[in-house]
Amino acid sequence: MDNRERILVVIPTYNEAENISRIIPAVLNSFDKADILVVDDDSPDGTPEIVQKEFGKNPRVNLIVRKGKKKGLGRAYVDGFKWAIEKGYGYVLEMDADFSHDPAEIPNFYKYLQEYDVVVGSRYLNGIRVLNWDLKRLIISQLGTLYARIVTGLKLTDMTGGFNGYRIEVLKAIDLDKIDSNGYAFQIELKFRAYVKGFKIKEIPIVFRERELGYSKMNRKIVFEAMIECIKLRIDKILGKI
Ligand SMILES: Nc1nc2c(ncn2[C@@H]2O[C@H](COP(=O)(O)OP(=O)(O)OP(=O)(O)O)[C@@H](O)[C@H]2O)c(=O)[nH]1
Ligand SMILES: [Mg+2]
Repeated sequence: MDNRERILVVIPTYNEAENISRIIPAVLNSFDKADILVVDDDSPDGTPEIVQKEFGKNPRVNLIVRKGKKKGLGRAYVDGFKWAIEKGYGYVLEMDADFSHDPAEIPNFYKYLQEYDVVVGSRYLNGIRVLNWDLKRLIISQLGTLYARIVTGLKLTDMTGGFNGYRIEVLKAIDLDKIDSNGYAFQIELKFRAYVKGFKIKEIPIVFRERELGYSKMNRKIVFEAMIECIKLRIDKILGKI
């Protein structure tokens, strides 16, 4: 099958049993050019088994289970991107499993990817569109983006978001094995590497809704990792390593 006109929605999962059986049909129904790849880190709550049982016969739904220890969001995405390249997809979209990102936006990402290499879903473009966060979380997120902008020099309104589309050429041009970060750091690193390579980036407004089911895997370590990573990226760029 020719996948060049199709978009692969890569959904990393760790213990998303409450969300996965609803998010998959929501994505499939949102856009007929979208296929799904779930990249699961061997979730003990049965997430991969649900995908297998409920969608195993659907050719638009694919699953990679990474056995053993939880390896983190960044590595899950890298495995997903390599799979997309191998299968000849023209476009890739990153999306969370927890309904924080609205599948109804997928056609809009696809539309902008006809013109731009990277389409960044921004919660903070021309206003704040975050639902059900307390003020503390919002301030941390805004400070995170501000810090990442200053340190890396890439001026996006949302540096840490995880709802982003990439043309496959971008993912082919980036040395995926060099990416060592996870969590928020990973989202910053990928955007930054695309920017340094000169790809055209477009931000589009998205609404972010706090998850209602399951639990967050965000923690202090992930925030700290992102802060260090920004410095590393800036230095690597100055040294010409990126
Ligand atoms: N494969 C894999 N997926 C992960 C890992 N950590 C998180 N995820 C998935 O990545 C997505 C985002 O993680 P969340 O825990 O929702 O992180 P967040 O959106 O920053 O935090 P909340 O807003 O509190 O939900 C979800 O679909 C998670 O299941 C991991 O180590 N491996
Ligand atoms: Mg989430």
